[in-house]
Amino acid sequence: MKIKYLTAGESHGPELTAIIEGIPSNFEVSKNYIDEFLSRRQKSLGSGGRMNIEKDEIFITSGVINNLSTGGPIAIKIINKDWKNWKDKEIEPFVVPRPGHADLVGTFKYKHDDVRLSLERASARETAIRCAIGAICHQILSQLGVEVVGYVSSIGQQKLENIDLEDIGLIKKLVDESEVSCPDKEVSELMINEILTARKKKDTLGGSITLVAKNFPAGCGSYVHFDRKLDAKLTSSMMSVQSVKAVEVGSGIEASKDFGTAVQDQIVLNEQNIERITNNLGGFEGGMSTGEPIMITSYLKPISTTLTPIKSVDLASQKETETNYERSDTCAVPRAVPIFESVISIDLLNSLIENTGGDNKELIIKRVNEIKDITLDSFNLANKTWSMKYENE
Ligand code: EPS
Repeated sequence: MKIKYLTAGESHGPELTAIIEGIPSNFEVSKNYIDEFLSRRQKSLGSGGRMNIEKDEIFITSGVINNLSTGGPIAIKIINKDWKNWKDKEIEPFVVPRPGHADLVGTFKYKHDDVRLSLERASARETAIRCAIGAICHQILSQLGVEVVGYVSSIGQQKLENIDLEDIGLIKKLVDESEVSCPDKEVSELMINEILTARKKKDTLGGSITLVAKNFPAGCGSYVHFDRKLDAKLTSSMMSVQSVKAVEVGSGIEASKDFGTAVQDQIVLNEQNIERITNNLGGFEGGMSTGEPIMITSYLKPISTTLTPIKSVDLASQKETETNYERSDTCAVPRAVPIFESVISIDLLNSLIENTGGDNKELIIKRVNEIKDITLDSFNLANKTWSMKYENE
């Protein structure tokens, strides 16, 4: 890994902190760009009371000087405004784990004397700092011509079927305008109603977020070993976002039901360029990027903290009981889009740097331009018979 990072911080502690290593020099990194990601992550529909308290903002204390990355480690932090409400508080014991959250297994694993000690770190509050890290990578990718955008593709039973990927700027605008981050106005209305119904029923809802990355060069990742497959790396990162229970590359689920001739992305010539007539495989073959848009959909389960009590066990009295009321979001999907854009951007930038080498913007841009497209003259075929000999035979 070229880009490494560590995060620290509890949901109701003083701050979230991160150090990011391996960001090349001379790229523009701006507070406004990161703050815009953080504010999108706080979109209100589906959120609980916490988002009225926080107004997330990034503080950069190392590695970016005069808006340019230096090549040194970048240190960032986000202050938790809710900390002032917690620091002198007499905290009620938390002894009934919420099914679906890290509560039960976390308390078992770390032998915590209160369930809250697990939930504080397991909380999706952590996504705020990951979102900031990825926003830095997203801004750098944009300087390399790579566009990354995400949108809500389903909430509950409401699904967005097809979308035109031609104009990424337009998708971004429509997503920003939609209360549920869905680029289709009619489907957005259905999704909003779905969330309002869940809230009325004192229940929670999940959904899915689709990411598109355009102009990402072909040939990143590799088929030669499992841990060099870029699609495997990306899907694993998506899976690490709180609540995600499934990840799909391209039309992977539908493809599993169809014939091969219908699924493979057939190869055609467009003058010197070698292109595909479809993108069912979501921009990957053999764990390598094909140069077609990368498409990954992550599926989030409903939030674990339900206002309606569900069955659990009181670990103090050791009796069966029901979960207690806790402040929570109804549906985190609309505001999770920038988190996924961020998380994929970290991996895409990392892969691009691994593939091109280079520690500074100038060198990386030069190499990206050299490898960008698969054209007829990218190849060096001998076109004659050969035999497969190993010396020891
Ligand atoms: C979360 C519970 C809620 C969410 C939180 C994730 O927080 P609280 O317990 O303070 O009400 O709002 O998400 C955030 C704070 C955030 O910034 O996204 C949980 O238990 O995972």
